[in-house]
Amino acid sequence: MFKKILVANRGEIAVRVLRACKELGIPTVTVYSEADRNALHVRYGDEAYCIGEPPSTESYLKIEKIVDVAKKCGAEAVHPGYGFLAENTLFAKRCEKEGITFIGPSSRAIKLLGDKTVARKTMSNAGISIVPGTEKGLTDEKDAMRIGLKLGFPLMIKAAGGGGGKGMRIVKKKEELKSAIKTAMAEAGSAFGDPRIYFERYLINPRHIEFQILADSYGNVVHLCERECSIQRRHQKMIEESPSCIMTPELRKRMGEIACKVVLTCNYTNAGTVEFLVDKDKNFYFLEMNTRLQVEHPVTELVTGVDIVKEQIHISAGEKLTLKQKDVSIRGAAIECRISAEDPYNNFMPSSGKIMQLVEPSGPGVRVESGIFEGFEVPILYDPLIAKLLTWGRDRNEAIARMKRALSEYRIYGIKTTIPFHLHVMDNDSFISGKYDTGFVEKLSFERGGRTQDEIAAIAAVIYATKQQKQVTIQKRGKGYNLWKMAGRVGFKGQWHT
Ligand code: MV4
Repeated sequence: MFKKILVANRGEIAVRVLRACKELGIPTVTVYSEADRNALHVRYGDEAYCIGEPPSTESYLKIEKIVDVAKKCGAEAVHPGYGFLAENTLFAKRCEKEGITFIGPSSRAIKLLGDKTVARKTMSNAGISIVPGTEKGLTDEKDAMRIGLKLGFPLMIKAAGGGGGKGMRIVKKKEELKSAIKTAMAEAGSAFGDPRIYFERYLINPRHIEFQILADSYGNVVHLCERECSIQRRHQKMIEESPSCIMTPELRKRMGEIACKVVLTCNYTNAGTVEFLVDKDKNFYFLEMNTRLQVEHPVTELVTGVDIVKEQIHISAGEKLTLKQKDVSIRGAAIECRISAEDPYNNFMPSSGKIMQLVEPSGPGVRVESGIFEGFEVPILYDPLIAKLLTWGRDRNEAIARMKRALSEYRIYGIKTTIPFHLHVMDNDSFISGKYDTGFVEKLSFERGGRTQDEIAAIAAVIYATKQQKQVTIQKRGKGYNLWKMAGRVGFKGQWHT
C-alpha cells in the first residue's frame, strides 16, 4: 500500500479523499493556493505545500508544480479528485513518467474516452446503443450542413473535445443550423483546442441516468447500480438520487451489464461512471463516460455501503477487487443536494465572502461533505460548490423527509447559498412523485420567498457581532471569575447558571 498520497485538489472533495487516506492509515500531503491558506483541506493533511497564486491556472492546474511537490515530499501516489486535473491526460502521463501512481484510469483510457466521437464509435462497434447521430468529428461547415439536414430536427450539436454539456447546443429547425454549426466549431476550437463537432438526434426531455463502475487491473468489473442525475441547471447537476424512480430490477440488470461492457471494451480501470440517456419508453443510449470520481459518488456509497474512494486507492495499489457483482445491492434511498455559494434568487449569481455563522445538520441518515468552516473566506475564483448534503432513508419518502429536515437545520450566514432552492424542490409535487426529467429545472417556478437575502445578511452580521462581543465579555470578566459560572446563556436576563 502507498506510503504517502498527495491530494491534488481543494474543498470538500479534498477533505473526502483525505478522510479515506486517514482511515487507511496513509499519510497525506495537501497542496493549496494563496487563497486557500486557511482552507479546511490544508488543516486535514499531514503536510501542506503552497503551489501558487489564487488563479487555478497558477496553482491547482500547474502540473509541474504538483509533480514537483509529490517528488520532493515522497508521495507515491496522487489523487486528483474531480475537476482541475482529474481528466487531464497530460497530468496522468506526467505522473506515469515519474513513477507516481495516478489514482484513476490510465492516461490512455482518459484520452480515448475524452474524445466523445472516439468513445461513440468504440461503443457503436461493440454493439452498444448510442444516441442516434454522427460518429465522425466534423470540421468542414458545408459537410456538417449536409449531414445535419440529413439527420433531421431537432438535433444536438456537441463538441468532440467537450463533455458534460460543455459546447452543447440544441438546433430546433434547419434555418438555425448554419449559424449554429459556425458558432459551435468556433467555441469548440477556443474552449477545447479542438474544433470538431458531431450531431446527435435531440431526445426530448430524457432522463439522465449514470452507473457507477469499479474495475481492477485483472479484468474484474462491478457496477454499483445507478444514480438519477436529471435535475440539472445549465448542465450543472444540482440534485442526485439513487435508486432512480424509473428503474426496475430488469432494466437495472440490462443497463448495468452494458455499463460493464463499456468498461471492458476500453480496458478501463479504477472508478468511472457510464452516463446514459433514457427515453420515455425506457430505451437507453450510451451518452459518455466520466473517467473520474464524481461529485455525487456519496449517493452510491450510502445505498450500497461501498467506500468508492478507498476502492480507488486499493485498485491503484494493484489489489484485486474483493467486491463481487452478486454482493452489490441497493438498500434504501439516498439523495444529494449540492450546496453552492450562489444566489438562487438572483439567477444563481456566484456569492463570495466570510462564513459568519455555520451550523451543519446532523442526526439520523444525514451526511455532510463540507469544505467550509465558520470564519472561512469563500473565494470567488473557484467552483461555487462548498458542500454536499446527503440523506439516506429506508425508502425515498424518508430520504426526502430527512433532506427537508436537514436543509431546515442548515445555517450558512455570510454568503448566499442554494439551500432555498433545494427546500423548494423537496416540496415540489413532480419531484416528490418521482415523475420528472431533464426539463425539470426549466419548468420550475422558483421565486423569492420569506426573508430577503439582505435581511438575512443583516441578521448574520448582528449574530457575528454578538458572538464577538460575548467572547470579549467573557475574556474581560474571565479574570478571577469561574468561567463555568459564565457559561450561562448569553443575554439570559435572569441569574447566570451556576
Ligand atoms: C442530450 C440530451 C438530449 N439529447 N443529448 C449531455 C451532457 C449532460 N449534462 C446533458 N446532456 C444531454 N444530452 C441528446 N442527444 C439531453 C441532455 C441533458 C440535458 C439537456 C438539456 C438540459 C438539461 C439536461 C439534463 C440532463 C441531460
